[in-house]
Amino acid sequence: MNKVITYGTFDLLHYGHINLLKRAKALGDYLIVGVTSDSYDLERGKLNVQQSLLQRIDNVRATGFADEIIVEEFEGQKIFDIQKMGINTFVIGSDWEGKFDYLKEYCDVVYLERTRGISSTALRQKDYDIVSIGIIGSGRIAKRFVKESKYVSGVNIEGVFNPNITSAQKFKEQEELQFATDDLKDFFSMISAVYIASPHQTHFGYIMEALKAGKHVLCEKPLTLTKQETMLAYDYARKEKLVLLEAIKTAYCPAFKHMLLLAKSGRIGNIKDIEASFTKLVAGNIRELRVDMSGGSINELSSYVLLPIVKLLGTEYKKL
Ligand code: C2G
Repeated sequence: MNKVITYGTFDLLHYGHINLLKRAKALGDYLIVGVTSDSYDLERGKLNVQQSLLQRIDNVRATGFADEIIVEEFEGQKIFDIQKMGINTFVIGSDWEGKFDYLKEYCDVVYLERTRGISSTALRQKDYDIVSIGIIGSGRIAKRFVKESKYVSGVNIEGVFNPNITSAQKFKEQEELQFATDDLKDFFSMISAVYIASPHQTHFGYIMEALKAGKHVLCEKPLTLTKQETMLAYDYARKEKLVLLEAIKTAYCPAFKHMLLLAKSGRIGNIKDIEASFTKLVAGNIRELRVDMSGGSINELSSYVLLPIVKLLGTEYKKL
């Protein structure tokens, strides 16, 4: 028996999906379809899937092409499935061309021409706007943010603000954005959310300007330099029903969240003591080593090591 496997989210099932499943089935005798779990989609940046896993499985079953449906739950599962189920052919649409060549070690890999003119993304856009994001600051971290955001559906990085227009222009060219500006009012008029990656001492000012312009804010850590400023900013955002989020990426890493759940479940007993460290090889005249630049390594990195302590032991400390 020639066993074929394919994977997908199959959100808002459309004829592009049906076409794919039909041709996949025709490549063998038995078709297995792996439907992505909600948490796996979140992890791989598909943040705006509309239908639940159960609905999406029903969609696939209703096509009549699947002999068996399984759930895809984690990165790396494909190799495991192929070996366990003795798969002969792995099939996927041509939008993934080349991406699954690593599976050739285990079975045949076939990329089928993607059906043009239809996608779940386009169907979703009828009801949900793409969030247009502008970046304040155009340094080292901002660059990484643009790169990473390409994996996230439902958002688009539109442009960049920097009071130094030459730097903004250069960033715009390099990252292929729509616009660069040194005028904050113009900047806010072109976007609906802001990512702030400017020097620490400018965070609070930009946060308040953005909130006052009615924009949601994601700001690099430390959010501000004093507790008072932080409280002011959060109060204002709450009042205006705007999102204000500090960009401590560890807090949103699935592995970190999982570790917290395990620790809180009592699996290793009562937590009495937490040791956390952050190691980094640095050289030169950089922020981490410059106390004169808003606190040096404490403001730059301590949020990472404080995070597990605060999450597990809370903030009611007796002595600091
Ligand atoms: N597809 C297609 N034509 C379209 C849209 C999608 O042929 N117009 C194909 C995709 O190439 C994929 C399948 O339909 O093979 C499912 O697409 P999605 O639901 O978008 O799932 P995807 O994110 O591509 O899942 O492990 C998951 C897989 O790696 C890919």
